[in-house]
Amino acid sequence: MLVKRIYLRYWLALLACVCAFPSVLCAQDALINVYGRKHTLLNGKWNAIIDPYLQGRRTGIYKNRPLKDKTDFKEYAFEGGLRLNVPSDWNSQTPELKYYEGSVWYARRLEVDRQQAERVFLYFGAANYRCNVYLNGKKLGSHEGGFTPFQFEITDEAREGDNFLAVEVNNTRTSDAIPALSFDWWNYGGITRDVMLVYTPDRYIHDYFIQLDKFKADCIHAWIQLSEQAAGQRVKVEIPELKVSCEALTDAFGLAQVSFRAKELARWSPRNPKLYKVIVSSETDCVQEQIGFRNLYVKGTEIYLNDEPVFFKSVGLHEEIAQRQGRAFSRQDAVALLTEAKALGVNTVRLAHYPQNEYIVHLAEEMGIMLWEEIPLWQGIDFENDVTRTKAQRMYREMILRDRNRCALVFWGVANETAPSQARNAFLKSIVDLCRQMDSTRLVTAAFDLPKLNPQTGAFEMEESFVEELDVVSVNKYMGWYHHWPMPPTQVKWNIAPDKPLIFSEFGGEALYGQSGDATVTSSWSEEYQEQLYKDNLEMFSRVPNLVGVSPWILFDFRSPYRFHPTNQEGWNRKGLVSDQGYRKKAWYVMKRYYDSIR
Ligand code: GCB
Repeated sequence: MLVKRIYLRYWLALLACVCAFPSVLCAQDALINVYGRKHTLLNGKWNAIIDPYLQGRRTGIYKNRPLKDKTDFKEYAFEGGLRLNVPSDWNSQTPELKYYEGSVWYARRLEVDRQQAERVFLYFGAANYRCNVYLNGKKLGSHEGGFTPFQFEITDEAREGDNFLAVEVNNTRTSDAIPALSFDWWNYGGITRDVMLVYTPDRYIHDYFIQLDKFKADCIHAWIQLSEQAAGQRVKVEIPELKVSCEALTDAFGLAQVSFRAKELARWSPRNPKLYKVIVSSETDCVQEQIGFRNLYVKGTEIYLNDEPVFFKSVGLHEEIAQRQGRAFSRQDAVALLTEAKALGVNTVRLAHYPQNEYIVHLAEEMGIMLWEEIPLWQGIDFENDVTRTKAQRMYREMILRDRNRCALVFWGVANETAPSQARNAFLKSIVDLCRQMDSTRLVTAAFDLPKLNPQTGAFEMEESFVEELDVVSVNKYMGWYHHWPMPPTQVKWNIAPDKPLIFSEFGGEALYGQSGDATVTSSWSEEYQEQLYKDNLEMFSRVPNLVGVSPWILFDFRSPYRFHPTNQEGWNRKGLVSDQGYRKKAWYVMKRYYDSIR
């Protein structure tokens, strides 16, 4: 069964490449645990050329060729021009790029030390949205998708010493992309996450998955996949603190599986975010990282974490530092974001609406914050398009490959606010299947905005057959903002997927920090109105029978070209509980009291 799953993964990888980029080289799946390997960060200032008319490829600027003779000239140069920070979005670095959507070329010299190791990989944490990568004038390949990692092996292409690396990044929105043409957040372009050279031995540990049994408190399952299909290779998993060490031999596909007991194991939870050093080694390679272990399953309408029902005290979070008006990308940024989340009293964060950087995911795990992660299948997706579906599958695969050893991750979100149709159902079903095949230890959910008041029953209900495919059903409902209260909050009834756990994955309303006004007037954009809206929603939640969690939208005000109001919004979505300058609004205290009241 396990082996079948792994083959499916490789098959899908191949299929994704062939279908999505018929005539170009594709990036490879990123190595697991890159930060735990020998690596050199390539972060810093890179040279850049803005290319709105897409002339760089035609003129071959990625070759950066030397002049031939006295009569030769070039109409470009990387030296002496724009310099951009990597990682970072380009929009926040210079005023002329604030609204830019198009191509930017990044370039730099690259020192490669061939003595470091037998194989060398060029790894990108993420580049939004498409990119083409060239080394010494030769194309290494392409990648599409702004929030997941990818790499190229450059063992053969890289020269000892000096090399020239050029990367074209393009963030043009298109109807077949994910997300598609419009979305309610800033379309930050650029190389937005760490770039590094990663060094490995010839036969390296390509992937592994180490998790606690879904139900048993002390039984760990692990599989390790080597880079080569080599049989009879000895691999080992060790957890020194628990004094366990387990060996196995690989099969003909280079895969080894072990299951072992760890009697002294303390399970990870928000109250006790215990992580263990886990060492994975083969005859030729060795990596280590901190891993936590927990059980997670659904029973009836409850979700059990370590055999106890859990209530998800969550909040939505974009990967943005509001004060800087730019993408978050560093450990310091993660500390700033998650410290404020934790202060609200949460035990969960919904990473909206895309996989966020690894610093955030790792720090959440250290801080005891459970995570919901998703690919931006956010409204407006072209579900009829097979190419889009293949892209979605690849993005999910990249996200799950990166994060499935992270115990903090509890939900894979497969869609946000999608309209039912046969095409949508088939598309999403393929994603649900993929999630379950790659990882059976997490719960699959989707956020719907379809609940409507049924005048006959007087309850909010939802016509959505897709809920049958999910472990947990989630709804985004803006009572008191986009939807008027049809009756006092104390009388509102909910009857959605009554036999499954239900999460309110979004609710809230806008308020401008410091603006005082009438708590009954929506258009006052006042803190008082937002505060009352929160009180009313919390009142309503107390009577939702199958409720297992709530996630206000959103922790911080965030930048969005959707928002045109000249005085209250100015390009910001003001639903934050905390303002763009970091000040807590009145509603923050309402939510804080609510979370503190729940054990
Ligand atoms: C939603 C979306 C979220 C938006 C939010 C809003 O339902 O899921 O991405 O930002 O509404 O503020 O309208």
